[in-house]
Amino acid sequence: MIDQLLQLESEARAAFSAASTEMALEQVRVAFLGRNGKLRELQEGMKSVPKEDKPAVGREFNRVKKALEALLEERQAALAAPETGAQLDVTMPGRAPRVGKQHPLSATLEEIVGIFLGLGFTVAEGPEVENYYYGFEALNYPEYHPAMDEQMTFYVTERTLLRSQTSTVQIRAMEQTQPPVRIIVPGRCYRRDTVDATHCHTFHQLEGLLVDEDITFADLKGTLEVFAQELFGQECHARFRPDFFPFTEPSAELALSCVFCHGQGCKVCSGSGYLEIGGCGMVDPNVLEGVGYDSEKYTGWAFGFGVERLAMLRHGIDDIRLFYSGDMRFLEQF
Ligand code: 2U9
Repeated sequence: MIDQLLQLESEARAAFSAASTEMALEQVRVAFLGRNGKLRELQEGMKSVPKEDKPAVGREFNRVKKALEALLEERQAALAAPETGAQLDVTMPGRAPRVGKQHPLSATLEEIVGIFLGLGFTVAEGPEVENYYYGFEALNYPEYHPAMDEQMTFYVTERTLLRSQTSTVQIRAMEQTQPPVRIIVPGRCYRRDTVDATHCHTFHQLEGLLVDEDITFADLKGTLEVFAQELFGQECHARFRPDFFPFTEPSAELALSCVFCHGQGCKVCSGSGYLEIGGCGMVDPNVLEGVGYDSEKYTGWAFGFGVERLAMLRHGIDDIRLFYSGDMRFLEQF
C-alpha cells in the first residue's frame, strides 16, 4: 500500500509540473485529487489494510495528500501570473512614449503674433460667449441690416451668443483705456456655416486695432505690407480694394499676391494672381464715439483675417477639416 502511495505521488508530481495551462492543471487536479480521483481510489483500498499497519499507512496517505495539495496551489499561482519571475524578458525593447508637438494652426498663429509683437502691438483676449451689445450694436451693425446675414452665429439666449468675430474684444479694450491703443486679438470664433473644405463653424481670427492721433490709411497699408512680407517673403505684397463693413469706413478687402505663383495666376488663386485673406478699414467714428473716444481728435484702423486660411496657404493644405480631424497622419507632417 505504501508503495502504491509513493508511486501515485511521483506520477502526480510529474503531471502537475507538466500542466502548462490553467485548464490542463484543472484536469490533472480532477484526475488525482477529485472526488473520483486516484487518491480517493487508494483511500478505498485502505479498508483491506491489516489493522496493525493502518496507522503507518494512514500517516503516509495524509502526507501525500497534503504534498499534492501544496503543489497544486503553487502551480495555480504560477500559471495565473505568467509575467513574473523567469518569464519576464528584460531584453525586450521598451514601448517608446509618443512625443507631442505643436499643432500647425497654433504654430502659424504664434508666428503671426510674433510679427505684430515686433511691430509694437500687444495681445488682448476676451470671452467667446458674448452679449448682443458687444457682438453687434457696439460694432455699428444696424438692426435688420443685410450685413447681419454674415454674422449668423450660435445663440445661447436671445441676447447671448458665441462671438462671430474678435472685434468684441477691441470694444472691451477701448472701454478700459484711453488712446493710444495698439492691440492684436487672436481667438476662436463661431459661425453658422455649413462645413466644407474652406469653412468651419469654429475657426480662428486675428484682428488688429490701432487708435491714436493722426492715424491714416497709409499707416494701415504700410503695416499690412510689412506683415505680408514677414510671413510670406519679400516678394509678397498686399492689395487693397474697396469693400464694406459696418464698423469701418472706408473699408477694404485685403488680398496678398499669390504665394504659389507670385502673381502670375495659377489654380490656387483661380488665375487672378491674388489670394483674399481678410478685411480692414478706418474705424467708423460711430464705433469710436460709442466707447467714449473723441472722434474729432482720434482716428484709427483695424484689420482682420482668418488664421486657418493663412495656415493653409503657409503649408499648402487644401482642406480646413484636416486641422480638426485629429488624424495623426496629417499632424505628424509638421
Ligand atoms: C473694431 C473696429 C473695427 C476689424 C476688421 C475685418 C475688416 C474683416 C474678417 C474677414 C473674414 C476676418 O477672415 S475673416 O473671418 N474680418 O474683414 N475685420 S475690419 O475691424 C474692427 C475691429 C474692431 C472695434
